[in-house]
Amino acid sequence: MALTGLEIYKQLPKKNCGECGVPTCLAFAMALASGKAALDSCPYVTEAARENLDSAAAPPIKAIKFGKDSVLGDETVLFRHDKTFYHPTTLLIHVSDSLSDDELNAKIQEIKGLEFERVGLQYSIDGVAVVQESGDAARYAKVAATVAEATDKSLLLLSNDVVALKAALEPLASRKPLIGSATADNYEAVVNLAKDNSVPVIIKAEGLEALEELVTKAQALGYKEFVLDPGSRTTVNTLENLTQFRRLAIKKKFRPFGFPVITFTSNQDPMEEIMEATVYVAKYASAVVLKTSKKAHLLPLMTLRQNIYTDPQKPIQVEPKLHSVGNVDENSPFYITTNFSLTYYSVEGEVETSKIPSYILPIDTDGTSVLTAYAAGKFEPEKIVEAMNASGIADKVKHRNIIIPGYVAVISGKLSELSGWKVVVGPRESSGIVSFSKTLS
Ligand code: B12
Repeated sequence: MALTGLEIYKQLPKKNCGECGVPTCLAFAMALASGKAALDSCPYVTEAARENLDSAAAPPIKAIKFGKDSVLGDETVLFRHDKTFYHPTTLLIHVSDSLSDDELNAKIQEIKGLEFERVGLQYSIDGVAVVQESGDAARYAKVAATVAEATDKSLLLLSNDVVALKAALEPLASRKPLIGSATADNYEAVVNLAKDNSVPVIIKAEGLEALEELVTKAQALGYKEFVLDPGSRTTVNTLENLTQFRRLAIKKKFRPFGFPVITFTSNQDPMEEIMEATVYVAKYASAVVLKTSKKAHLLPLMTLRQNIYTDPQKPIQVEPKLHSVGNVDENSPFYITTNFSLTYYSVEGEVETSKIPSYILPIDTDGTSVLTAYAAGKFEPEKIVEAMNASGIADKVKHRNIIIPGYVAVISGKLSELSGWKVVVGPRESSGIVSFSKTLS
């Protein structure tokens, strides 16, 4: 439970020295309670108080780093629109050590091919969960080593056998894999293995009460690099657990659940599996382990993830500079639009389909759509002329025609007057561009 300002104040030195940058210890305590100050600013705090207060001032969900740039947790809100979500759900593909060598290589190749480009952004799968299902410790270590060698993706090593886990982990410790799972039966050995190798570890127990108890015991071993697994494997139970974790961690600052949470899909049908995973990505899994590694299944999931983990206050934008589509020349049509990614790529896609090499100039409208920008005074003729001049379009084409979106036909007179160019009003929807382009010549 979070400490109040007064509870924090009781543990401060009460010198009112002001060296922390705040005039009194009470004001400093209030700032600490609301997360606006760091305890390190107080030079006189005792070690005992530091131990208590550090945890009070710690973020509600600890950031756990592993593998290649994977960061789990460190979220501060329940709802994205309250501020933003920071660390996109890490997606890992399940790879069993019971696969044959050929099947393993095929799976690895498929995983390596999971790279997508969409609306100017690069998507890829973050990691591989190497799961021991063979019962053979040597085979497990070999498969883990093969996966590690074939890809630089983040690794999760999962085995119920501590000896197998150790054999697979030790040669790969420099890759900082996440390991698991520590359960009530083996937690001392597994947590100590993680601690000795400085890697994070999954703490798994059936249900929230058992998990709270196990986290507390595991922390008593002097380690805190934990990822939680409440053991649920149905969508509804997992969603319920994920919601409880997030609420307790953020609203109540309940420390035993102040860690990221990992989930595992259980549906066998890949389409059902992706639907299950979308629930976990939406609320509130830090990592999801999936079985399918097919591009067609994963792209919608990654698109959803990308949408959820953008800052709602900052629309995705393209660079407001002159873009060319195809092998442009001095006769190429010249389109203008806005720099909101959704708008720009809707237009760019249709221009590309028209097969007529063209120039497109997205105007800097702070990433807003055509009508939003127009209504906010960000798509004004003066601004468009300024952007045209800065882009050097007049030297690139010999015609003097600007094609504008149909929705802002109203600006054509003034734009024509200010620019000296002929303004051609295009269709309202980008879907009309292909047939419209055939009328240009
Ligand atoms: Co608003 N908003 N909004 N808005 N918003 C709407 C645009 C609308 C129409 C709602 C309404 O009243 N019916 C009005 C505009 C009215 C008008 O002028 N006719 C409106 C208003 C008034 C505002 C505000 C001024 C409200 C206020 O504060 N009083 C503010 C202004 C914000 C600011 O910056 N100060 C406002 C705010 C917002 C938020 C909530 C911030 C979001 C903005 C998100 C964003 O733009 N990044 C917002 C949205 C989402 C919308 C909404 C619902 C959808 C806009 C959208 O994203 N469209 C619309 C309503 C609606 O359209 N359903 C209102 C999708 C994109 C892809 O469409 O840019 O127009 P698009 O592009 C298409 C076409 O224009 C065409 O292709 C695209 C696909 O067809 N196209 C073409 C694009 N470029 C080109 C180029 C050429 C050459 C051609 C041929 C075609």
